[in-house]
Amino acid sequence: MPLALITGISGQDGSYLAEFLLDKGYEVLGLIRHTSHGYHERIRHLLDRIQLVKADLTDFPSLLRIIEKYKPDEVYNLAGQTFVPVSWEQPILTGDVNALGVTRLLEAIRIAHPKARFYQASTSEMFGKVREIPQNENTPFYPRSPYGVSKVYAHWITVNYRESYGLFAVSGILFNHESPRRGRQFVTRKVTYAVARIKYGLQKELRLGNLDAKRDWGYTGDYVRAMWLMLQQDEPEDFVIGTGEAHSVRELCEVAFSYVGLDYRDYVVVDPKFFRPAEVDILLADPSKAKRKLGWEPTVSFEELIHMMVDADLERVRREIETGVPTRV
Ligand code: G4F
Repeated sequence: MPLALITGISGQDGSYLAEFLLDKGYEVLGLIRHTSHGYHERIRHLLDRIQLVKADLTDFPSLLRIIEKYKPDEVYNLAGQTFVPVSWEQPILTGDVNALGVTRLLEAIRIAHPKARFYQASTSEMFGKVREIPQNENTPFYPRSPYGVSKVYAHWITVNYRESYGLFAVSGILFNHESPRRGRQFVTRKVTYAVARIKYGLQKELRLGNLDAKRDWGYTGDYVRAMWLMLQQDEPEDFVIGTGEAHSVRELCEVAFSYVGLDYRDYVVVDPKFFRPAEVDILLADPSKAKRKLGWEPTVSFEELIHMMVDADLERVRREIETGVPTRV
């Protein structure tokens, strides 16, 4: 059985990837932080099939010990501070975890188990103030937040360890990917959860920031398959993963509200509190290399994705009302 180590296993991507790898017959080891809140809602259903180990991307010896002890065949680095607005409030923490954390992990692999294949969760946020539309693997980066800057460092250190030491290290440049397990602070879940609460009469309005921002939104279940495919290639290479379709936050609202028979204009209020110091106006992927070389294509459309998320939130809110217990994810 191949062994995969996933950092950030309790997050959205980690939980989908763990399911995917278990189905493929992998043994899955999940790295969690000692200070973790202890809620593992997204992986609760997997806890008897995976092993959790404690380490921290800011603590090199803990990473080294785990790589030395388990010698995983594949390492997926999905951990990090992933919410863009927080990166202006905590730029140093964001850099320590998202940027230097990757160097610590790569060093642990280089020293203790250089045969491991390494996946780095890179992001379309690196394109920031985009230099061209759509963005592909050769589009120059222009990050617009401390988060984006930290991810550019992480991308290049991954490339550097591949070129300096011959590690099988790849960077997956993933565009926004969503699911019913997406955190509620991200705009898709913020909208779909609010739609469900409004439908049940628990909320009267939804306060949002920039409705004109456009993103290339895909389904996380499709994106974790791309991560795995990248590590199965003969040669380590970087790939852009996205749908090739962009929609605005306004369109997201239209699709989500109209699905339950409501008009978003009656509920959405623009609140400058949610504007960012520097915005990324449009992200749109050109995923043709992934299609050609990995045979990867998305299977869920934008509308299907938003409907899936609204359905899941309607069910969650119904349960919350029935039991009186708020859900955590
Ligand atoms: O959902 P978001 O917070 O995602 P964002 O900033 O694009 O980042 C996500 O995708 C990246 C990949 O491109 C990842 F690297 C990153 O970790 C994360 O997963 O915001 C999307 C857009 C932004 O333009 C934002 O300004 O929605 C706009 N927006 C408008 N009102 C809002 C809101 N975003 C949030 N979170 N909350 C609002 O009220």
